[in-house]
Amino acid sequence: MKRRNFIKKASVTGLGLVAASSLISCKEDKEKAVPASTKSAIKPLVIATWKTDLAVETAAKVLEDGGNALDAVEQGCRIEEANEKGQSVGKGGLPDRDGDVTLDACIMDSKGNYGAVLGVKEIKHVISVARKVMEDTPHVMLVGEGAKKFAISKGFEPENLLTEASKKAWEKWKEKSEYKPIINIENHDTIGMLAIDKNGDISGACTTSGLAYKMAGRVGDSPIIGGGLFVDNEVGGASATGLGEEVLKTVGSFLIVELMRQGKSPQEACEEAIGRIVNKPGKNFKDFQVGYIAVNKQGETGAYSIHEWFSYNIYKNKENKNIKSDFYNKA
Ligand code: SD4
Repeated sequence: MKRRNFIKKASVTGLGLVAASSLISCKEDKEKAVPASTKSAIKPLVIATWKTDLAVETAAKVLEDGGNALDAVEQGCRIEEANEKGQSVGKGGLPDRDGDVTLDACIMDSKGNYGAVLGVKEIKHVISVARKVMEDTPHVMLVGEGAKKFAISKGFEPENLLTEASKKAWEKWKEKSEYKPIINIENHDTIGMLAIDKNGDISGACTTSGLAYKMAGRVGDSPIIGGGLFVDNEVGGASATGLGEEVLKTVGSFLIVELMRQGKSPQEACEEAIGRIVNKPGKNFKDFQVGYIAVNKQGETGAYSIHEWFSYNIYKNKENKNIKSDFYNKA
Protein backbone atom coordinates (compact mmCIF):
# COMPACT_ATOMS: atom_id res chain seq x y z
CA MET A 1 0.00 0.00 0.00
CA LYS A 2 1.18 3.46 -0.85
CA ARG A 3 1.08 4.91 2.63
CA ARG A 4 3.35 2.17 3.86
CA ASN A 5 6.09 3.64 1.71
CA PHE A 6 6.43 6.50 4.08
CA ILE A 7 4.78 5.35 7.25
CA LYS A 8 6.08 2.30 8.97
CA LYS A 9 3.50 0.07 10.50
CA ALA A 10 2.99 0.30 14.24
CA SER A 11 4.79 -2.42 16.11
CA VAL A 12 1.86 -3.24 18.36
CA THR A 13 -1.48 -4.21 16.97
CA GLY A 14 -4.78 -5.05 18.55
CA LEU A 15 -4.92 -6.68 21.93
CA GLY A 16 -7.97 -8.84 22.54
CA LEU A 17 -9.64 -8.78 25.87
CA VAL A 18 -12.07 -11.59 25.33
CA ALA A 19 -10.62 -15.01 26.13
CA ALA A 20 -9.62 -16.84 22.96
CA SER A 21 -12.06 -19.65 23.61
CA SER A 22 -14.95 -17.24 23.73
CA LEU A 23 -13.93 -14.97 20.87
CA ILE A 24 -16.86 -14.01 18.76
CA SER A 25 -16.14 -14.50 15.11
CA CYS A 26 -16.35 -10.81 14.46
CA LYS A 27 -15.19 -10.97 10.85
CA GLU A 28 -18.09 -13.12 9.74
CA ASP A 29 -20.63 -11.78 12.14
CA LYS A 30 -19.82 -8.12 12.61
CA GLU A 31 -23.38 -6.92 12.75
CA LYS A 32 -24.16 -8.65 15.98
CA ALA A 33 -23.61 -7.11 19.37
CA VAL A 34 -21.84 -9.31 21.90
CA PRO A 35 -24.34 -12.02 22.80
CA ALA A 36 -25.35 -12.27 26.45
CA SER A 37 -23.70 -15.69 26.71
CA THR A 38 -20.25 -14.23 26.12
CA LYS A 39 -20.63 -11.24 28.39
CA SER A 40 -19.17 -13.07 31.36
CA ALA A 41 -15.92 -13.37 29.39
CA ILE A 42 -15.61 -9.65 28.90
CA LYS A 43 -12.97 -7.98 30.97
CA PRO A 44 -12.92 -4.26 31.51
CA LEU A 45 -10.76 -2.35 29.11
CA VAL A 46 -9.53 1.23 29.07
CA ILE A 47 -7.42 2.84 26.38
CA ALA A 48 -6.28 6.46 26.47
CA THR A 49 -3.98 8.79 24.60
CA TRP A 50 -0.53 9.71 25.93
CA LYS A 51 1.18 8.90 29.17
CA THR A 52 -1.87 9.14 31.30
CA ASP A 53 -1.22 6.30 33.71
CA LEU A 54 -3.12 7.59 36.69
CA ALA A 55 -6.12 8.52 34.59
CA VAL A 56 -6.22 5.03 33.08
CA GLU A 57 -5.77 3.34 36.45
CA THR A 58 -8.57 5.46 37.87
CA ALA A 59 -10.92 4.56 35.05
CA ALA A 60 -9.95 0.89 35.33
CA LYS A 61 -10.71 0.89 39.03
CA VAL A 62 -14.20 2.18 38.33
CA LEU A 63 -14.69 -0.74 35.94
CA GLU A 64 -13.13 -3.34 38.23
CA ASP A 65 -15.44 -2.17 41.00
CA GLY A 66 -18.39 -2.89 38.71
CA GLY A 67 -18.93 0.66 37.48
CA ASN A 68 -20.00 1.44 33.95
CA ALA A 69 -17.89 2.67 31.05
CA LEU A 70 -19.37 6.17 31.17
CA ASP A 71 -18.40 6.70 34.80
CA ALA A 72 -14.98 5.25 34.05
CA VAL A 73 -14.10 7.64 31.23
CA GLU A 74 -15.43 10.63 33.13
CA GLN A 75 -13.46 9.79 36.27
CA GLY A 76 -10.34 9.02 34.25
CA CYS A 77 -10.45 12.32 32.37
CA ARG A 78 -11.00 14.29 35.56
CA ILE A 79 -7.57 13.14 36.73
CA GLU A 80 -5.85 14.89 33.83
CA GLU A 81 -8.08 17.96 34.15
CA ALA A 82 -6.93 18.35 37.75
CA ASN A 83 -3.27 17.69 36.92
CA GLU A 84 -1.75 21.16 36.77
CA LYS A 85 1.45 19.86 35.22
CA GLY A 86 -0.33 18.71 32.08
CA GLN A 87 -0.34 21.83 29.92
CA SER A 88 -2.84 20.66 27.33
CA VAL A 89 -5.84 19.92 29.46
CA GLY A 90 -7.76 21.34 32.39
CA LYS A 91 -6.08 23.46 35.05
CA GLY A 92 -2.61 24.51 33.95
CA GLY A 93 -3.52 24.25 30.27
CA LEU A 94 -1.67 26.73 28.07
CA PRO A 95 -3.85 29.73 27.29
CA ASP A 96 -5.01 31.24 24.03
CA ARG A 97 -3.01 34.14 22.59
CA ASP A 98 -4.91 36.58 24.79
CA GLY A 99 -3.88 34.71 27.93
CA ASP A 100 -7.23 32.99 28.60
CA VAL A 101 -7.35 29.26 29.29
CA THR A 102 -10.35 27.89 27.40
CA LEU A 103 -11.35 24.26 27.60
CA ASP A 104 -13.20 21.89 25.25
CA ALA A 105 -14.61 18.47 26.11
CA CYS A 106 -17.10 15.88 25.00
CA ILE A 107 -18.45 12.56 26.13
CA MET A 108 -20.46 9.76 24.50
CA ASP A 109 -22.29 6.90 26.16
CA SER A 110 -23.17 3.44 24.95
CA LYS A 111 -26.64 4.54 23.89
CA GLY A 112 -25.20 6.95 21.37
CA ASN A 113 -25.85 10.03 23.51
CA TYR A 114 -23.39 12.90 23.27
CA GLY A 115 -22.67 16.06 25.22
CA ALA A 116 -20.05 18.74 24.72
CA VAL A 117 -18.79 22.09 25.93
CA LEU A 118 -16.59 24.42 23.92
CA GLY A 119 -14.40 27.36 24.88
CA VAL A 120 -15.19 27.27 28.58
CA LYS A 121 -13.26 29.54 30.94
CA GLU A 122 -12.61 29.03 34.66
CA ILE A 123 -14.23 25.62 35.01
CA LYS A 124 -11.74 22.80 35.44
CA HIS A 125 -13.82 19.67 35.04
CA VAL A 126 -15.34 20.33 31.66
CA ILE A 127 -15.75 16.61 31.00
CA SER A 128 -18.29 16.51 33.82
CA VAL A 129 -20.01 19.62 32.46
CA ALA A 130 -20.23 17.87 29.07
CA ARG A 131 -21.86 14.92 30.78
CA LYS A 132 -24.39 17.25 32.43
CA VAL A 133 -25.19 18.76 29.03
CA MET A 134 -25.79 15.24 27.74
CA GLU A 135 -27.90 14.09 30.66
CA ASP A 136 -29.65 17.20 31.97
CA THR A 137 -30.47 19.22 28.86
CA PRO A 138 -32.23 18.50 25.57
CA HIS A 139 -29.09 19.79 23.79
CA VAL A 140 -25.73 18.36 22.84
CA MET A 141 -23.43 21.39 22.89
CA LEU A 142 -22.96 24.53 24.94
CA VAL A 143 -20.29 27.16 24.25
CA GLY A 144 -18.40 29.87 26.10
CA GLU A 145 -20.25 31.99 28.62
CA GLY A 146 -23.43 29.94 28.31
CA ALA A 147 -21.55 26.76 29.09
CA LYS A 148 -19.89 28.40 32.08
CA LYS A 149 -23.21 29.72 33.39
CA PHE A 150 -24.71 26.26 33.00
CA ALA A 151 -21.78 24.71 34.87
CA ILE A 152 -22.14 27.15 37.75
CA SER A 153 -25.87 26.41 37.90
CA LYS A 154 -24.92 22.75 38.33
CA GLY A 155 -22.61 23.50 41.24
CA PHE A 156 -19.22 23.75 39.49
CA GLU A 157 -16.93 26.30 41.14
CA PRO A 158 -15.19 28.84 38.91
CA GLU A 159 -11.44 29.15 39.52
CA ASN A 160 -8.36 30.59 37.87
CA LEU A 161 -7.01 27.94 35.47
CA LEU A 162 -3.87 29.82 34.43
CA THR A 163 -0.99 28.54 36.53
CA GLU A 164 2.25 30.49 36.99
CA ALA A 165 4.10 28.01 34.75
CA SER A 166 1.58 28.41 31.92
CA LYS A 167 1.50 32.18 32.34
CA LYS A 168 5.29 32.33 32.06
CA ALA A 169 5.25 30.15 28.95
CA TRP A 170 2.63 32.40 27.38
CA GLU A 171 4.60 35.56 28.20
CA LYS A 172 7.67 34.07 26.62
CA TRP A 173 5.69 33.12 23.51
CA LYS A 174 4.33 36.69 23.26
CA GLU A 175 7.85 38.06 22.93
CA LYS A 176 8.02 36.44 19.49
CA SER A 177 4.59 37.80 18.58
CA GLU A 178 4.04 35.52 15.60
CA TYR A 179 0.79 33.67 15.10
CA LYS A 180 1.78 30.04 15.05
CA PRO A 181 -0.34 28.10 17.52
CA ILE A 182 1.59 25.27 19.03
CA ILE A 183 0.76 21.66 19.52
CA ASN A 184 2.56 20.66 22.63
CA ILE A 185 4.53 17.99 20.84
CA GLU A 186 6.28 15.07 22.53
CA ASN A 187 4.62 15.68 25.83
CA HIS A 188 1.15 16.75 25.00
CA ASP A 189 -1.66 15.23 26.80
CA THR A 190 -5.05 16.04 25.49
CA ILE A 191 -6.75 12.99 26.81
CA GLY A 192 -9.03 10.85 24.68
CA MET A 193 -10.28 7.79 26.52
CA LEU A 194 -12.38 4.76 25.56
CA ALA A 195 -13.66 2.11 27.95
CA ILE A 196 -15.55 -1.17 27.83
CA ASP A 197 -17.29 -2.28 30.99
CA LYS A 198 -18.22 -5.71 32.28
CA ASN A 199 -21.46 -5.61 30.30
CA GLY A 200 -19.49 -5.06 27.12
CA ASP A 201 -20.79 -1.50 26.78
CA ILE A 202 -18.53 1.19 25.35
CA SER A 203 -18.24 4.87 26.25
CA GLY A 204 -15.69 7.55 25.44
CA ALA A 205 -14.52 10.99 26.52
CA CYS A 206 -12.12 13.64 25.31
CA THR A 207 -10.93 16.80 27.08
CA THR A 208 -8.38 19.48 26.15
CA SER A 209 -7.26 23.07 26.40
CA GLY A 210 -6.71 22.91 22.64
CA LEU A 211 -3.77 24.38 20.80
CA ALA A 212 -1.52 26.58 22.88
CA TYR A 213 -1.78 30.30 22.00
CA LYS A 214 -4.66 29.72 19.60
CA MET A 215 -6.84 32.62 18.43
CA ALA A 216 -9.54 33.43 20.94
CA GLY A 217 -12.58 31.41 19.94
CA ARG A 218 -10.68 28.70 18.07
CA VAL A 219 -12.07 25.21 18.69
CA GLY A 220 -10.47 21.99 17.50
CA ASP A 221 -11.68 18.44 17.12
CA SER A 222 -11.75 17.35 20.74
CA PRO A 223 -15.32 18.39 21.62
CA ILE A 224 -16.80 17.61 18.21
CA ILE A 225 -18.69 14.38 17.66
CA GLY A 226 -16.99 12.28 14.99
CA GLY A 227 -13.85 14.43 15.19
CA GLY A 228 -12.14 13.98 18.53
CA LEU A 229 -14.44 11.19 19.61
CA PHE A 230 -17.01 8.76 18.31
CA VAL A 231 -18.64 5.73 19.90
CA ASP A 232 -21.11 3.28 18.42
CA ASN A 233 -21.81 0.58 20.96
CA GLU A 234 -22.53 -1.97 18.25
CA VAL A 235 -19.14 -1.45 16.63
CA GLY A 236 -16.55 0.34 18.78
CA GLY A 237 -15.07 3.73 19.50
CA ALA A 238 -12.24 6.03 18.47
CA SER A 239 -10.58 9.16 19.76
CA ALA A 240 -8.02 11.63 18.44
CA THR A 241 -5.22 13.85 19.58
CA GLY A 242 -3.10 16.34 17.68
CA LEU A 243 -3.92 19.06 15.19
CA GLY A 244 -7.70 19.27 15.38
CA GLU A 245 -8.13 21.02 12.06
CA GLU A 246 -6.75 17.96 10.26
CA VAL A 247 -8.86 15.57 12.30
CA LEU A 248 -12.00 17.58 11.59
CA LYS A 249 -11.36 17.83 7.86
CA THR A 250 -11.31 14.04 7.68
CA VAL A 251 -13.95 13.41 10.42
CA GLY A 252 -11.37 11.05 11.84
CA SER A 253 -13.04 9.28 14.75
CA PHE A 254 -16.28 8.72 12.87
CA LEU A 255 -14.28 7.44 9.91
CA ILE A 256 -12.47 4.91 12.11
CA VAL A 257 -15.70 3.56 13.59
CA GLU A 258 -17.28 3.29 10.16
CA LEU A 259 -14.21 1.48 8.82
CA MET A 260 -14.45 -0.97 11.72
CA ARG A 261 -18.12 -1.45 10.89
CA GLN A 262 -17.03 -2.44 7.40
CA GLY A 263 -14.70 -5.08 8.81
CA LYS A 264 -11.38 -3.35 9.41
CA SER A 265 -9.58 -4.05 12.66
CA PRO A 266 -9.08 -1.07 14.99
CA GLN A 267 -5.43 -0.96 13.92
CA GLU A 268 -6.24 -1.00 10.21
CA ALA A 269 -8.92 1.64 10.71
CA CYS A 270 -6.54 3.97 12.58
CA GLU A 271 -3.93 3.54 9.87
CA GLU A 272 -6.41 4.35 7.14
CA ALA A 273 -7.59 7.47 8.97
CA ILE A 274 -4.00 8.70 9.25
CA GLY A 275 -3.53 7.82 5.58
CA ARG A 276 -6.46 10.09 4.67
CA ILE A 277 -4.52 12.98 6.17
CA VAL A 278 -1.01 12.30 4.94
CA ASN A 279 -1.99 11.14 1.46
CA LYS A 280 -3.68 14.40 0.53
CA PRO A 281 -1.90 15.90 -2.46
CA GLY A 282 0.73 18.39 -1.40
CA LYS A 283 0.10 17.86 2.27
CA ASN A 284 3.05 18.83 4.38
CA PHE A 285 2.53 16.84 7.54
CA LYS A 286 6.07 17.22 8.85
CA ASP A 287 5.05 20.05 11.13
CA PHE A 288 2.03 18.56 12.79
CA GLN A 289 0.94 15.47 14.59
CA VAL A 290 -2.30 13.50 14.65
CA GLY A 291 -2.77 10.29 16.62
CA TYR A 292 -5.73 7.97 16.98
CA ILE A 293 -6.76 5.25 19.38
CA ALA A 294 -9.60 2.79 18.74
CA VAL A 295 -11.33 -0.19 20.25
CA ASN A 296 -13.88 -2.54 18.77
CA LYS A 297 -16.77 -4.39 20.37
CA GLN A 298 -14.63 -7.48 20.78
CA GLY A 299 -12.05 -5.54 22.78
CA GLU A 300 -9.37 -5.41 20.11
CA THR A 301 -7.46 -2.16 20.17
CA GLY A 302 -5.49 -0.12 17.69
CA ALA A 303 -3.55 3.11 17.59
CA TYR A 304 -1.62 5.01 14.97
CA SER A 305 -0.09 8.41 14.44
CA ILE A 306 1.73 10.41 11.82
CA HIS A 307 4.96 10.69 13.78
CA GLU A 308 6.65 8.41 16.22
CA TRP A 309 6.21 10.59 19.29
CA PHE A 310 2.86 9.29 20.32
CA SER A 311 2.01 6.94 23.09
CA TYR A 312 -1.08 5.48 24.62
CA ASN A 313 -2.05 3.50 27.64
CA ILE A 314 -4.11 0.35 27.87
CA TYR A 315 -5.50 -1.22 30.96
CA LYS A 316 -6.38 -4.73 29.90
CA ASN A 317 -7.10 -6.61 33.05
CA LYS A 318 -5.82 -6.83 36.58
CA GLU A 319 -2.87 -9.03 35.66
CA ASN A 320 -1.70 -7.05 32.70
CA LYS A 321 -2.18 -3.40 33.11
CA ASN A 322 -0.81 -0.22 31.65
CA ILE A 323 0.71 -1.65 28.54
CA LYS A 324 2.42 1.27 26.89
CA SER A 325 3.52 1.49 23.31
CA ASP A 326 5.53 4.06 21.54
CA PHE A 327 5.19 4.30 17.83
CA TYR A 328 7.82 4.33 15.18
CA ASN A 329 5.94 5.86 12.36
CA LYS A 330 8.66 7.88 10.73
CA ALA A 331 7.28 10.20 8.15
C1 SD4 B 1 -7.15 20.45 19.35
N1 SD4 B 1 -6.83 18.07 19.31
O1 SD4 B 1 -7.68 21.37 19.96
C2 SD4 B 1 -6.63 19.27 20.09
C3 SD4 B 1 -5.19 19.55 20.38
C4 SD4 B 1 -4.51 18.55 21.16
O2 SD4 B 1 -3.11 18.48 23.01
O3 SD4 B 1 -4.65 17.36 20.98
N2 SD4 B 1 -3.71 19.13 22.07
O4 SD4 B 1 -6.96 20.51 18.13
